[in-house]
Amino acid sequence: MKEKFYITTPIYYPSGKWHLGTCYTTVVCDAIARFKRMCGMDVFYLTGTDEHGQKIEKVAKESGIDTKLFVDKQVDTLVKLWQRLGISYDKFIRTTDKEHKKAVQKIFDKLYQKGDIYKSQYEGWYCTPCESFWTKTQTVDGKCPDCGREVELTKESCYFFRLSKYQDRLIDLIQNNPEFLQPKSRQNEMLNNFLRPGLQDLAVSRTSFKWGINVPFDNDHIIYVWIDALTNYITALGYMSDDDSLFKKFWPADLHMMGKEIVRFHSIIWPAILMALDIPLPKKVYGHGWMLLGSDKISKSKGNIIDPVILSDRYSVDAVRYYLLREIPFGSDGIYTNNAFLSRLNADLCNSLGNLLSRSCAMVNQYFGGLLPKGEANTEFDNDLLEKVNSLFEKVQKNVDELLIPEALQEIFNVVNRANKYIDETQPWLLQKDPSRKDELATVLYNLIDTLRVVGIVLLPFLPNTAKRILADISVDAPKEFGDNVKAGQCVVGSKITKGELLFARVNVNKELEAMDKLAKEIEKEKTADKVEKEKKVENAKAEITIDDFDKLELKVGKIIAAKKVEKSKKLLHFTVDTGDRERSIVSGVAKTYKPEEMLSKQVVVVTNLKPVTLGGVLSEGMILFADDGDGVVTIEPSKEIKPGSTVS
Ligand code: ME8
Repeated sequence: MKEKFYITTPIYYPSGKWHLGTCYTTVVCDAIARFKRMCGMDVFYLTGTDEHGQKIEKVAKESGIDTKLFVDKQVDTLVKLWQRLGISYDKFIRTTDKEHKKAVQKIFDKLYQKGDIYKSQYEGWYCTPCESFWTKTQTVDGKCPDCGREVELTKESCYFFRLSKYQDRLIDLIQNNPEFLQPKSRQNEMLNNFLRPGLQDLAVSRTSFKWGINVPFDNDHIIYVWIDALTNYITALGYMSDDDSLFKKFWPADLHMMGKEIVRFHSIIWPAILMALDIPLPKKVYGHGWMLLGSDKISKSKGNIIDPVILSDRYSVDAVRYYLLREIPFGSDGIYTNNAFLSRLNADLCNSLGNLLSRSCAMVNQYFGGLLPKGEANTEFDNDLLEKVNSLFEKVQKNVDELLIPEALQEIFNVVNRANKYIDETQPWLLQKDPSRKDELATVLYNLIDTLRVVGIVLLPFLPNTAKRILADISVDAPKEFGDNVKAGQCVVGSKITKGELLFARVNVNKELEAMDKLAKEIEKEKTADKVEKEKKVENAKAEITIDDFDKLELKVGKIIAAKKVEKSKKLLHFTVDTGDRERSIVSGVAKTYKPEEMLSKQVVVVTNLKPVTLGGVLSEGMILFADDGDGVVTIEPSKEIKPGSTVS
């Protein structure tokens, strides 16, 4: 039976625009998941969205859209982004999924029945952006210790999770099981900042807003969003559902990957919940560093293009994946700059890898008519290259197992660079001038193409598109799994070698930097224009009214039985409308859009209790409703013929 591997990213807040930093966890996990699949493991890769809570509700409200519609739209954009970046997840969970909601309620109930959740009074400081409660002493200068933003004093009756009960077990877990939380620096952080000073029970319900999952036995309470979110890792596998076969197969998780700011939730609160539920703990929690843009996690772009879609459209998806996987020392923070991005693209992808492929394929075409010649290693250079090719896979595998992702790529590029050096050492262009050295030339080219084959195969999990293009150029099918195919000497003699298109076009860094700067400014300008537009909309919005205010209106369906122009007016039409009770004379300013005959016999919505006025010298006893999108007005009509006088509410 295949060994299983369950890997997760955090579930994403569908609240903002996705920038390069947000793609970091997903791309890294994708490379790991693809690598493990190719190692023959049965992989389950989970990602998704964390859609509940006050923060999302607030952002949705600000954008003036119904919360569910808002998150649907955001999720759609996120899924498209993951597709664009080639993220090979096995499941995308949404916390608004019916099955998830049901399972969360069952989990909450189980913890309550066990006595690990109890009801009491809460008084504390709440940070809405982080969805976190803090005690007065935990706040820093009266602000959230995580993000430095304002906190609000909150007082309410709520449910608590007995986190304190698990303190000793959690200390033991982190101290005595060093594999559980990585990198090591995070262990000290958790022990010194949270566990040793003492854990307090955790408030796990709220009553101040509604956008979330109800406590199943107390409808006024919404389950704390982090309880809802963390449990996704088991509800996605069907825990507490009618079909928990995936849970039985894949739990415990082999790797929970996340950014360092949410390690506390994953290495303290999450294991405590699992302990309370009596289910095994994840094998590893890994808190990677941040991609910094300037000195902030997500600062303004300042000329840096941080939109993954723009970057991948302009420079290819694999250029973006490569940058994310290669540039930041895994576990630490790294600063994004356009310059570093372009330099990586030019130096590694274009010069090293792209050149190796194009030079090697060109020489096979030039010297051997595009058919791979037979070669045998016989020089010092050949043997050194072969040794490096043969040991590549083990080195990469060891690095991936230890989550040293940039190092894994470094190993691959060491071989690429070694092969480029091999060309300089063997000088095939000189060999081809001497007919007696034809076998040597054949060996050199065979070895180069064979190196490209192994590099292409090992590169598949990291840069799938590029790797497939390399393999296609040398007539090798991309394999599903690693095997003998990562050892040298497997290339089939006589294979067709094509000099395909350049893998990556070399960019003129200075020109590109200028272009990127211009683009960033345009994006900034558009954003400002959008903001102004939004603010205008908010300004123009009318004040809220109560249902009693609305109730003062009398709205009825009317049928237009006569229509004509109002003399001496270009704007006004005069209608006779049957509103059930009687025929009314009504004047509307729609003459620029409708001819009188177009309005005849239409059913419309009429405000019938409006005080009569005289318009253009004609009595108007009510108002017909029209919709206006700024480009002209249209009537609002019932979806089927209905009796005049029918009420509208
Ligand atoms: O935290 N650099 O969601 P999220 C590196 N919903 N990683 C970054 C980053 C950056 N600049 N910006 C974001 C949440 N990320 C919760 C998780 S899990 C039960 C609930 C990473 O959308 C971040 O560290 O704020 C995290 O791993 C992921 O993007 C989602 O962040």
